[in-house]
Amino acid sequence: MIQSSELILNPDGSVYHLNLKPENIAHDIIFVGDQNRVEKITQFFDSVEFSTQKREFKTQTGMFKGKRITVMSTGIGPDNIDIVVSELDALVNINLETRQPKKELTSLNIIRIGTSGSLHADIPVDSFVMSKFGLGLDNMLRSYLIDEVSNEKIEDAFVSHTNWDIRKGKPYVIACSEKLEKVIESDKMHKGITATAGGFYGPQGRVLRLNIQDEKLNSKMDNFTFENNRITNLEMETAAIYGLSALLGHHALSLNAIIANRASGTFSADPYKAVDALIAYTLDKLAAN
Ligand code: R1P
Repeated sequence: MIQSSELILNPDGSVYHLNLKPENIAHDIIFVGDQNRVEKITQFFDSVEFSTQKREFKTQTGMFKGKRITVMSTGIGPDNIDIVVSELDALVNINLETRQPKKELTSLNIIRIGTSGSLHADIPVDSFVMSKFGLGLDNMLRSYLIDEVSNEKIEDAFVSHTNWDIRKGKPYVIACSEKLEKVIESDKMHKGITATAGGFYGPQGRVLRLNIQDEKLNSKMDNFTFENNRITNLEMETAAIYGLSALLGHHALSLNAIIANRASGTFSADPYKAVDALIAYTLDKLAAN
């Protein structure tokens, strides 16, 4: 039995941070970072049956062209992803009354619709990136036993290429769900490795007033390749989503609208439009399957 200090439930039986009960979620789930992006997606739904919000975690479930879909905001960063994916998994794979893991496990389909900065001039602002791999620079996943899901060869090649200071922890690399990749892919999508940082400024090489540990890291990432995969973009959730999903038996795919180009120093003239276009693209692909 999982103790109530370990799996915390609210007085109404919902999971602690997400405020959700098992019946509130669909098996197809869209993650967004920004809570205001949830309704940008559900505005296209035929109906919305459930809404809730606690802190930055806003959830709505409804029907889109005959498919039941849950949309939820994760907030920013891998630490939030630990909460979101763990509690979602508890909703489907732990009996919340007996507090025992279920014998028959359920696999969720999780798609992130995010925003991100590109590292390459040829992946311009307003384009879309699908993450074939997540490269975690953030350490969150290293609290778990990850050897069965991580790609040590890519990790070691990256550590050696960047002369990574191992005092920052060892980067981890996790693949996307091939099943979801087939559902969503098209020639509109750039594909590659998405680097996930544990912060927005120093951890992504931005210098305001503090010196950073490796000021050449972004340019080293820019020219890293492994078996024709290059690092396309940098954001704060993908590798953590891929890692926990792979460990828990869920399918995950991360899509990002590129709103900043770190190579050319440009920012999208209309980032909301870029995100709206990615939302429309993803919903159409999901409904067709
Ligand atoms: C930083 O501004 C946030 O924006 C990006 C980063 O991953 C981070 O969460 O994604 P979202 O727009 O999906 O939140």
